[in-house]
Parts: sequence; structure tokens; C-alpha cells
Amino acid sequence: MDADYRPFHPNPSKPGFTPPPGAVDAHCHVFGPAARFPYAPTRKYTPCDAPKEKLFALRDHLGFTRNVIVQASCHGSNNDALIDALRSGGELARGVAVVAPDISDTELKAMHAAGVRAVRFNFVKRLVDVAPKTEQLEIAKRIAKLGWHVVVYLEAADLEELTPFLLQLPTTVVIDHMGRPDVAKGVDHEDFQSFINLMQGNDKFWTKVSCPERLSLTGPDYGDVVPFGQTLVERFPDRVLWGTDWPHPNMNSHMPDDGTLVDVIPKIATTPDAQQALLVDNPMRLYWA
Ligand code: 0GY
Repeated sequence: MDADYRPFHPNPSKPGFTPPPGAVDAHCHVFGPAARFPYAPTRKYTPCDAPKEKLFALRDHLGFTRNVIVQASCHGSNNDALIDALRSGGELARGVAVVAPDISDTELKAMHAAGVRAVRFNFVKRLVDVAPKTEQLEIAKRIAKLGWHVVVYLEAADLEELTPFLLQLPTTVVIDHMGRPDVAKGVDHEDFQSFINLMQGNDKFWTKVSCPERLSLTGPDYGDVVPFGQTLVERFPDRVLWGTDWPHPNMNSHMPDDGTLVDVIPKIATTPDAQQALLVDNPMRLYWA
């Protein structure tokens, strides 16, 4: 089966920045291998196989200790590859699943035992047929009882429409990739200010200061995205997470060098305290407590 986009970087560089001991890559995926974990027939893209062994090798190479593995749309709501990776990762891995509304309590408990601590709701229309909000709210109420939270993937243009729904969710809500701002507009534009206002107005909102490679218009070293991440880390030091987004599905402009991505961290989290919170204390509180 051919992938729709470039393969991930074959030999990422060693970053110059050394993450603090116990650092967590809080947004990464495993894909397949398709021969064992087939991709969903309903998927909108076909990825390159990106098995757990490669993810764990990258973790070690970059100087990280733990992973939060996020179910991606190409596997639909079949979380078998994710659960298999979590079982292999043991205490060093936690997961974010995508579940169908008819999932049983027994299945949810088995996922918890494997390390799942959140569900993801994806609102990016090129990736999924977006599920009805009533269904998602029911799922959120059920997983709240397990102490899980909700991760949402949305684009800046949809934030206003989604805000009432996000406010209704009964759990912590982590917004992927800074809500995908249009970086050409700059941090002072009303769109990014709306995102900041949402974070400011309710401390249940967290965000991942990740994916400069997806948001950048200039490419490596992603200088045009730095002010966005830096602003969020400064304003909300206790509610930010960071992740590689390996193996970078749908990256067509270029395939990032994961070492270069790690070297963006000290530009957005400029002090040892901010780095410790971003890479260790915050993800440990949310996923390992
Ligand atoms: C990401 C981004 C993408 C894909 C998915 O669920 C997914 O398939 O999240 C994307 O193409 O923007 O964060 O992994």
C-alpha cells in the first residue's frame, strides 16, 4: 500500500538542546504496520507504516523518556495499534484514543489499564467526517468518570463555532497545535487573541505548543511560529505540552528533522523552569498522576 505523502526522516539529527530528565513527547503516533494493524477503510489518507519500535528508538535518540501516543484518523476508532504500543511502552507510555459511541465500559476499563487517559475529538474536515456533538458530549461524560480528559484537534477558523461546545465539556480540554493559527496574521491578530482569551477565561483549557513544521510559512528553523509558542508558554506555563508529532502525517511541504524540532523548544520555553514545566511537570500531572 502506498503512502500519500513523504516518509518520515530516516536519520534525524541529535538536537543541541538536552531535554530535562524525564521529558515527555506528548504528541506522537504509531501507524500500523498495516500487515498487523490495517488502516481504517474510511481513512482520508494512507500513511507510511510507523511502528512502535521506531517511535521508542526516536524517543531515546532525542533524549526523551516518555511518550503520549495519540490515535490518528487513519486508524479510525480501532485503537489496536495504539494499545499494542502502550503495552510495550509500559510505564513510559500513555495514550489518547478515538472511541465510537457504542464502546462498552469494559472496553474503556481495558484501555485505562493499558494506559489510555484521554479521548480525541477531531474537527479537521480534511481528516474526518466530524461526529455529531451530542455523541461527543455523551462520550466526554462517560470518560470523565474514569478521570480522563478530552484532546481536540481544530483549525483556527472553526474556533468561534466550536467554543460553546468546548465550554460544555466536563473535563480538561487539550487543544492540539495551538489551535492551528494562521501564522501570517501574527500573534496580535484577533484570531490568535481569541484563542488566548479562551485559555485565559477557563483554566480547564490546555494546549500543545507543537507542530511548527505544519504552521510555518518559512520552513526550518520555524522562526515565524516561535512567537506563538513563546506567547502561550509565557502566559500559561502550567497548561502547555510539547510533542514531536512524529511521524508527521500529511507533511507535503517538507519532512521535518525531529532534532530540529527539539531545538525549537528553548526558543519558546526560554528558562529551565519553563522547560521543566512544559516537558516534565505538566505532562506528568495530566497523564501519569
Ligand atoms: C497531527 C496532524 C494531522 C493528522 C492527524 O488524526 C490525524 O490523522 O492528527 C494532520 O494531518 O494535520 O497532528 O498528527
